Amino acid sequence: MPPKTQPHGPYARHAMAYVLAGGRGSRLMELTDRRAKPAVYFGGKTRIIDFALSNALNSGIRRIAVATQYKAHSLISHLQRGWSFFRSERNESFDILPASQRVSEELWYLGTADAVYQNIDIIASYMPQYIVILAGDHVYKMDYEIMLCEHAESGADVTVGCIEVPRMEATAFGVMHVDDNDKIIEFHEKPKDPPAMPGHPDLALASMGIYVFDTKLLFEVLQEDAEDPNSSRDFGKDIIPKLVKKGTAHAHLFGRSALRSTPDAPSYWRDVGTLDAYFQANIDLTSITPDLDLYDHSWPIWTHSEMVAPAKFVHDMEGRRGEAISSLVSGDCIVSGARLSNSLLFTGVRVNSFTTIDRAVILPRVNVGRHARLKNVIVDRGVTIPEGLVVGEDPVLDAQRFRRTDAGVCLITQPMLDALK
Ligand code: ADQ
Ligand code: ADP
Repeated sequence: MPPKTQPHGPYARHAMAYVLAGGRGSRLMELTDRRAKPAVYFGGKTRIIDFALSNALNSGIRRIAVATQYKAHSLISHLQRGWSFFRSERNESFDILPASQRVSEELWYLGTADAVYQNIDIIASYMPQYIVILAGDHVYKMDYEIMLCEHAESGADVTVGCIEVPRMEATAFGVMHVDDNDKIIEFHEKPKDPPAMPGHPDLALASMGIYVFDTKLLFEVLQEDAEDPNSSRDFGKDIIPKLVKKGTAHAHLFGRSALRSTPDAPSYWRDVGTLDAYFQANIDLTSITPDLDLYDHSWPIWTHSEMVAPAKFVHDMEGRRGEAISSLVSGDCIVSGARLSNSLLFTGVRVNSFTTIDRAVILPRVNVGRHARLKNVIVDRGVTIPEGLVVGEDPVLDAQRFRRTDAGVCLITQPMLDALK
């Protein structure tokens, strides 16, 4: 493909990030009953969408739009509270775009491509040179400037971010083959039997659901797709396969780019789509040197944070220590006469005397009663754990009362506890 005439870098200045944040994330079960997956809490303070948004900001992108759909209230209030510092007078913008029957009276967004198509007029009002389409439901650190640069240099119609994953996990992804120049020559959306990478029978090259387009070309492609009665209006199912067939799709191999300008640019990516993956990615943060460094000042993860008092660890009345080992504890938490290990406490969690907690992800505003023993649990926001509750010791009992995964992680929500009364 011949290189086109493009502006020189930094390309992020000419780009808009368009974040798709409307999906439920049904494999997170009751954790997404009340909120979309991008609004799910992750990492002690942040929500999943903060990672894609912080990446955009850290990459130098100053125009951002977020398309929402499923159970968007929690997500929208988070975005309004935490991400409202963009200023139009500095050529910055932050737009929240709920599915709102903008084009048709009856329809919500169909697929992901429709979630962009329905807002073409808003994008056109800014007319950025490039659009970086992002999924708002992955936890990762990525410098989009590198991908934009590769896109501009290759002259491709679309550049697809991709990553090597174990072949058996690739059934959940778009899977591709590339040639020696990283041109995508085959693309299969969520194949039952994912094709392996040449020479690597256990690996597949998976789409991260991240795409860079020239804006004008994207509009043309979306218009064409909207006129196709057989299209489901989805990037993975329709748009990308069409462009691959045309021979104009390029793969950006995340973390392995020849164009990597900064060799130490961050490269962590997890699809925390299942309870087990979500739990493990959180618990990984409690290790001494986790792959995801939340303390890296060169790549900060921005979020809305409540103004609260510091976390506090106290002896109880009888002198029992309140302590936490290998744990992340957010503000307004009080651990009193209880022992906590390998766990994350989000804002405003109270842990009372005689309680032990190991390997737990405890979302904001949870109260853990006395004498509780919790192991391998995720506790939903606002739950009151009754005195003496024991979870993580009897698999059969756990599965009867809570959402227990095959790997033995229990999700505890208030309706589950109420049903026990
Ligand atoms: P999935 O993740 O299964 O596959 P999808 O469910 O369409 O694709 O979600 C992609 C993103 O769009 C998510 O962030 C979701 O929240 C959001 N979304 C979904 N429907 C939406 C809608 N109607 N409006 C707004 N936002 C919506 C995709 C690709 C695969 C790729 C994986 C990587 O199709 O090829 O491998 O992402 O995870
Ligand atoms: P937040 O608004 O802090 O993100 P959650 O993520 O826990 O809180 O809540 C998700 C959404 O569900 C919120 O928009 C809130 O209005 C709603 N909600 C919270 N608690 C309840 C409840 N007990 N029953 C029904 N809806 C609730």
